[in-house]
Parts: sequence; C-alpha cells; structure tokens
Amino acid sequence: MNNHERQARFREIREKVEAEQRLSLDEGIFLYDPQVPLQEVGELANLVRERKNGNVGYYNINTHLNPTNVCVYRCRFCAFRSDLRDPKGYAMSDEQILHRGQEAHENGCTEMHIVGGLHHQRPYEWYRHVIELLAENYPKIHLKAWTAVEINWFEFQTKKSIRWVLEDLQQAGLGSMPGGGAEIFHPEVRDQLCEHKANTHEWLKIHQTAHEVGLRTNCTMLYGHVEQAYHRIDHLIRLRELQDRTGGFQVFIPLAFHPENTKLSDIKKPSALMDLRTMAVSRLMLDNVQHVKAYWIMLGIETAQTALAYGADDIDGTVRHELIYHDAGATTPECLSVDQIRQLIQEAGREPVERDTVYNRVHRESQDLTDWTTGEPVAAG
Ligand code: V47
Ligand code: SF4
Repeated sequence: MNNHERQARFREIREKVEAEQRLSLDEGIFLYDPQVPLQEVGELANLVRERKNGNVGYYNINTHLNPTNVCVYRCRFCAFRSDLRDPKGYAMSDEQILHRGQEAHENGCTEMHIVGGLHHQRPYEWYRHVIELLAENYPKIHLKAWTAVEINWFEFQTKKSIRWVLEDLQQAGLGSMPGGGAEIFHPEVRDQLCEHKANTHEWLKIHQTAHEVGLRTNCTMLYGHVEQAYHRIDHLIRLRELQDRTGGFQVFIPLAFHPENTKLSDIKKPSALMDLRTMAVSRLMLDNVQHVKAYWIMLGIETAQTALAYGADDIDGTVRHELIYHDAGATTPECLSVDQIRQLIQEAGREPVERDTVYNRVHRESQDLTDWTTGEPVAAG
C-alpha cells in the first residue's frame, strides 16, 4: 500500500469512528501499521474517549493482596509464581491477611485487588475463606478477587459448576472480578504461553457466567511478547462479542509484557510507542466497553499520563504491595499518595475523579483524605 492509499484508508476509518460505526478486524490490523502515524490514531482514540468519558481521569484508592504465589502452572511470561518448595514461595496466614485488611481500612481504601497462584495444597475452601475473612471484618471494602483462571481451578477442585462457584463466592463477599488470565486468546499464541491453564472458551464462559449472576468484571490483554497485530485484534473482537451479549465488562486494561525473570526474558519490553498505540487501538476497537485503563504500575507514570490522551480515561489506583509487575522488573514506585495521583492526572490536563470499583464517583467531604468509616483524617498512600 502506498502513502496515498494509506491516507485514504485512514480517512475512511476516521469517518466511521466519527459516525460511531464499528471497526473491522482488517481495520484494526491496519491501525497497527507503523506507517500509520501514531499521533493520528491517538487523536481518533481521544475522540472516542472524550465522547464516552469527557475530560475525566479516574483513579481509586486501593491495595493489592496476593495471598499465595505458589502455583501449579508455569506460564512462560510469569515472574511472580513459585514452586511449592522454593524459598520464595509463601501462603499468608489469617493474621497476615487481616493485617492487610486493617492497613487498607486505615488508608481509606475502597478496594482490595486480590489474586494469586493456584496452590497445590490449598483447597477451594481456603480461597473462599480469604474473601469471607476480609468481608466480615472490613465490610465496606469492595473485594475484586480471583481471575477466571482461579475460578476455573475452583471448578476443578470442587467439581461444581462455574455458576455454583461464583454464587458461593458472592455469598462469602466477592464484589467483582479482575480481568487477568486473558493473555492472548488465539490458540497460536496461547498454546505457547500457558497451554495448561483455563483456555479461551473457559475464560470467556466464566466471565459470561459472572455477568449473568450480577458480577461486573474487567478484561485484559497481555501484549508485547510473541503475538502479532492479528492476534491482538482477534482478542479484542472476542471481548467485544461477549460484551455485546452481556454488557458486563466495565473496563479494559492492556497489559504490557515485562520480561525480567520470566522464561521469555530474551524478548524486549514493548516500547512506549507500542504501549500508546495499543491503548489507542483498543479504545477504537472496543466501542462497547465504557472505560480503558492505563495501569500506571505497569506502564510507568509518564506513559500512563500520556495514555490519558490516547484513549485511556482511568489510571488505576494508589496501589500498594504490587508483586506481579515488580517481580518482572517494573521500576515504578510501590504506591502513590492520593495527592500524587491527582496531580499526575491534572498535569495531563484531565479532571481527577475518585471512583469506586464499579465506577461510582466517591464523594469525600474534602480532598483531604478522610477515613470513610470514621470520618477521621488518614495518611494517604
Ligand atoms: O493475568 C503476569 C499479567 C495479569 C506478567 O482487573 C504479566 O483491574 C506483564 O490482570 N508482564 C494479572 N504482564 C494482572 C491483572 C490486572 C492488573 C491490574 C488491574 C486489573 C483489573 C487486572 O498480569 C496476568 C497476566 O496477564 N502478567 N506476568 C508479566 N511478566
Ligand atoms: Fe500461575 Fe498466574 Fe503465574 Fe500463570 S500467571 S504461573 S496461573 S500465577
């Protein structure tokens, strides 16, 4: 395709986006062509972002909890997991888990993001207990927990249906599900990364069932390893098709591969240009998902700020105790204070808005962070 043809093709795509028409697989792949100026793809994504979410830049006050890193699987991109007998391996006690809950409460967190490994010796009841323990002691903190990979493991452990597992976890206090474990759906890639864990059909079926039982969920895509543009767009279209049926995805999070300490450590981390293009193309393809998140821990602060002009409207949270990206070489800080996160959104020209996990605005009495259970001032971040 020569330059003239490329410009004509882009004009057609622009007209479709302006008319709120859906982009095709071929059009998505075209937008990944490095000859198509990133700036122009970004501007188009920004149009959609502002149409859907105005000038708002969302963040939340949250913390992470990884109750165990011991995992029966060995995904080739994972630096977090540990073998059962490895000194790095751990499984938290109730006291340690409650301590994290208390810390989250004192820091004004509205959310705990809880995921981990699939421990060889911990039964389903232990994973359920983690939720119940926190829900009983900290009932106002929303528990966004267990990826579809974990739910699939619980199904295997309990020999019950997906619906049974999800409803049982809801009863224990589960509030919603994070988007991990999606990786790349296309078998040409998935089979190279993580052939043993929940497959594409199972991942999608679990999210569909979660939506049916009233749980909102998030969705992700792991990019920048062995996949091609075709696989990324195929992945986005599979998410878009499920969203057409259920409407239960609230946010999409593109996840940039971090190679350090993984079995794919010879691959280079994706560039900021790739990060921004993926953000923008995702915003353009996923016309039926309300939010796109630039997860600052994974992107780095500067790229996450820039992403707020390339389709993203959310930067995730203050975060604390993140392991998955830091084990894989992320150099971002361990957490940000509320002031810092608000400032970085403002610097990007957006209006910082605190949200809860399901995107309700959180109204606090003043911007000084107060503990929402007691009204007392708390130290943020
Ligand atoms: O499923 C693991 C990915 C996911 C690496 O729902 C890696 O709000 C890059 O899903 N390099 C877990 N990625 C994280 C996740 C997530 C994060 C933030 C917010 C939300 C949300 C979800 O992280 C895994 C996998 O896809 N991952 N190792 C790595 N080395
Ligand atoms: Fe286990 Fe999850 Fe790591 Fe895969 S990505 S090895 S399932 S902890």
